[in-house]
Amino acid sequence: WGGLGHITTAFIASHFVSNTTQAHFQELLRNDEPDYLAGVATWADSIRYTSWGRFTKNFHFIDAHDNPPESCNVDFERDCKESGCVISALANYTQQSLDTRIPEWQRAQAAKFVIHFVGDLHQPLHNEDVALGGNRIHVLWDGRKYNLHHVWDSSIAEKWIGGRHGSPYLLAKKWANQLTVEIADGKFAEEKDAWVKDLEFEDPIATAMAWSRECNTYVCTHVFPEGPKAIVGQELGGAYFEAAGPVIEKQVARAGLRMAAWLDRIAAEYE
Ligand code: DCM
Ligand code: DCM
Ligand code: DCM
Ligand code: ZN
Ligand code: ZN
Repeated sequence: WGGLGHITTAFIASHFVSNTTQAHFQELLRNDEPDYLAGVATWADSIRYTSWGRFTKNFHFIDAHDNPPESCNVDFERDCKESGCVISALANYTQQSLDTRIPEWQRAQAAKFVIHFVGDLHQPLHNEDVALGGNRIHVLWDGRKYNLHHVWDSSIAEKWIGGRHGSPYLLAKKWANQLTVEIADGKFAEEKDAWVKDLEFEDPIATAMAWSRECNTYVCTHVFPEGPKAIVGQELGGAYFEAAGPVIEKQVARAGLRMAAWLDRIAAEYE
């Protein structure tokens, strides 16, 4: 996701974590304010092009070698690179966030990666190989040229919330408040338990793969409904956006609630 998506998932999570989880991460991240999660949600993107952070660049996605729109699937052995992927990264940094033998600053850094990667795992094109996750496909968005990956990272969400008038941070806070209500007792209330029902903290790879497979199904239904070639050069700000908006909304909501549940399990290990 772009900044809006990441910050929104983290604000949603901060609404659903337990009090002990909030206390744990506020101390670890040294921030007593309500934005203790939101404030670190995009950090992993800020370091991926630095020389020290380069080793993390493949940690933001998994390149599913499937065949949309006929067949969508993700396979850990087939698709997770030797150098890592979002699935192995989430597992590794979850482990680090629990390891009291490593220094606290390193556990804080691990927590920042966990917060970011739970978010990215819920973006459909972060669970797809075609054209580098859509980066090499050029499309139109309200008459301007963008690549398809950027459209799914940012443009759909920005338009869905009514434009980007204002700081991404304040827009995210407002959107998160709205989605929190929808999850707690709105349109997502009935399904929210199902979103975290299969969460197995003891098996992060299996849990992350279940989230990845669920997300990857949208590549066939909403990202490339007519296949990758058919979308090249198309205007996506109209009917395509109308179909994609609800997918983005649900995926951001799922990521936020699952992030809260995952952080609750990490903090519980410290009790
Ligand atoms: N990306 C992806 N899958 C790939 C390659 C990149 O999902 N196979 C994502 C990571 C970034 C965005 O696309 O969010 C742009 O990547 P880069 O800056 O590495 O081109
Ligand atoms: N825009 C806006 N509020 C923002 C960012 C951009 O109103 N926070 C407007 C300015 C331009 C259009 O959106 O009219 C596209 O902006 P840009 O060309 O800077 O991407
Ligand atoms: N911009 C802004 N507020 C936002 C997003 C963007 O003022 N919430 C401005 C900053 C840049 C321009 O819009 O001048 C392009 O932004 P971006 O880099 O996000 O395309
Ligand atoms: Zn992306
Ligand atoms: Zn990322």
